Parts: sequence; C-alpha cells; structure tokens
Amino acid sequence: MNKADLFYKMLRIRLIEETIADRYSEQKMRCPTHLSIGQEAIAVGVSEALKKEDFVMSNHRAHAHYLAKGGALKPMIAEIHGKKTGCAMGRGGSMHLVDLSVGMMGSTPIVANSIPVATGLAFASFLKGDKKISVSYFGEGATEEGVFGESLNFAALKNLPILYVCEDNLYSVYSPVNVRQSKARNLVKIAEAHGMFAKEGDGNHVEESYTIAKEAIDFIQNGNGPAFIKLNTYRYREHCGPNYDTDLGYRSPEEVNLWLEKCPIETYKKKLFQEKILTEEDVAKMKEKIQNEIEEAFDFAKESPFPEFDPDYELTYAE
Ligand SMILES: Cc1ncc(C[n+]2csc(CCOP(=O)(O)OP(=O)(O)O)c2C)c(N)n1
Ligand SMILES: [Mg+2]
Repeated sequence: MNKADLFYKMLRIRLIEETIADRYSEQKMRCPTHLSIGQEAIAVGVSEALKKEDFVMSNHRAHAHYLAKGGALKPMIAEIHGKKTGCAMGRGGSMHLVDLSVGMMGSTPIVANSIPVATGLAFASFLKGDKKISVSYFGEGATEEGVFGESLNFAALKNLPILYVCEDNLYSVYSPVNVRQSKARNLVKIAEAHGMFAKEGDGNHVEESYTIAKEAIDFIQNGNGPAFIKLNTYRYREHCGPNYDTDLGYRSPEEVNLWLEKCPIETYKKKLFQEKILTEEDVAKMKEKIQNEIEEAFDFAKESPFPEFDPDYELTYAE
C-alpha cells in the first residue's frame, strides 16, 4: 500500500468530478450524473485490494468505481458527452461506464442491479475456475430490493468468489435510512447469517476501507465463499446533478458540515502531512498534473464526433 498513491487517486477522482460539476452548465454533458464527491475513499480503498483482472460491477454512482479500477479517463468523459469515442460508444452516458481491459465490467442504474449481475460474473468465474474476484458496489438503499437477499443466498450456496460492497451514505435520494429500514435491521448480521465474512467500517478512511476489503478478499481467496462489507460515508452534493442541496430541507446544514469535517481527502492529507509522506508542494504538483489530464480529456470529448444513427446494425448481435 503506497499512501501517497492512495491520496493521489482520491484527489484525482475528486478533481475530475468537480470539473464535471463546474462544467455541467455548459450544456455539453446532457446525461444525468450522480457524483461520488465525499465517497472517494471506498472505491480507492477497495480497488487497492483488487487485481487488474478482477471484476467490478457498479451502479448509477459509477465514476469513482470506474476510475479507481483503472478505467480510462478520456473515454469516460467522452461518454458523458455522448460521443462516439465514449466507453459505451456514446450510447450510455455517466451511468453506463465500462472498460473491459481493466475488469470494469459495467455499471447499471437500476437500483440493486449491480448485485445479481456481479453474482453472475462470480458464478461464471466459479464454473471456469479462473480465480477472479467479483465486486458488486451498491448503496444501502439497494439492500431493500428483494434481489439483494436472493443474490446473497445464491452466492453463499455456491461458495462464489464475490465481495459485496455496500456504500452506506444514509440516503436514498431524499429519504433517510430511518424511514426505510427498521432500526433493528443489521446488514452485517444479515450477511453473517448466510455464513459470509461480514464487516462494517469507516468509508471515509481510505486505509480502513482497504484493510477491510483486503481481509474480505483473503477470506474469499481461501475458498471460504463470499464476503460482505458495509462502508459508511456521505455524499456532499445532490443525489443527481452538480449542485449542493442543503436548502431542500431533507438534511440539515449541521449534518452536512459534520460530514464535511470528515472529508476523506482533507483528513487523509492532514495525516500524510503529519507522517511526513506529503508536503503542500507535492499536493500542488499532483493537482497540476491532474488538471492537465482533465483538460486533455475534455478537449478529446469536445473534438470527438457524435455517434451516427446506425441503420447498419453495427451494434446489434443478431444477423
Ligand atoms: C429499481 C429502481 N428503483 C428506483 C430507481 C430510482 N433511483 C435511482 S438512484 C436511487 C437511490 C438509491 O439509493 P442507494 O442505493 O442508497 O444509492 P445512493 O444513491 O445513495 O448512492 C433511486 C431510488 C431506480 N433507478 N431503479
Ligand atoms: Mg444511499
């Protein structure tokens, strides 16, 4: 684990998403975008415990998962611009990110859908014996869908090599968890009841997210079957879109401020300054490098063509 590298990866995701937010009003990005600003430590920590060939299946909040797994930036930005050079050929947008070359198998905006799809990927690995781990990322809201229970049962029954990663950010759109789930509901216990490794931790802490994911992956790799981790975090922006939404009244400014103090990037930066691993100058250099990369990616998207209407069935599988 290279601490400066973990910091760099979180910072990169943050700056990319902040640029998407800043430039959203230019009207060039026309698909809905769900930003992970505030939740970066989970994707970076979990990805650190994965190999390039392992599989990731993501949900509607996909940018961080895609980037942390090593998905290429230019095709992602082009995809959000609906361009032909996008990672889904401009047909998918922000919620359909895919880069098979790094095991980023896709993302799906149907809530909870990343769970059965990743379970299917793990089932395929199990049948082939290819030793790959599959990761399913989903929010705490997704655990209210029936397919969560069905998938956990099937994965446990078949001893599948899958890591379920629940990013608990306390909300499903504008509904807090206490109006949706019984107070007694305990996701760790639900997973444990299936015989899985299950653990909860601080999703705003990149090293803790990594350590828990690594423990879970060791459990899976030792042939013990699936694992479930719940990492607690918070989104800073609105559910979907570039803005802040504290004025809407569904969450208090005090609550948002409390979580802003726990910013995964700011707190980790302070820690690495104290440990003398990073200096202000290092961070400034990192920012400059990332901003140049972002600029290039937006230029690439701008210069790329839109997909043509496709009467020759280029993208269909059937004859
Ligand atoms: C089956 C289904 N129902 C409802 C929606 C609308 N929807 C999109 S995201 C979302 C909230 C999901 O909450 P959570 O799983 O906690 O993820 P978060 O947005 O907090 O990251 C909802 C209800 C949907 N896309 N799919
Ligand atoms: Mg949520």
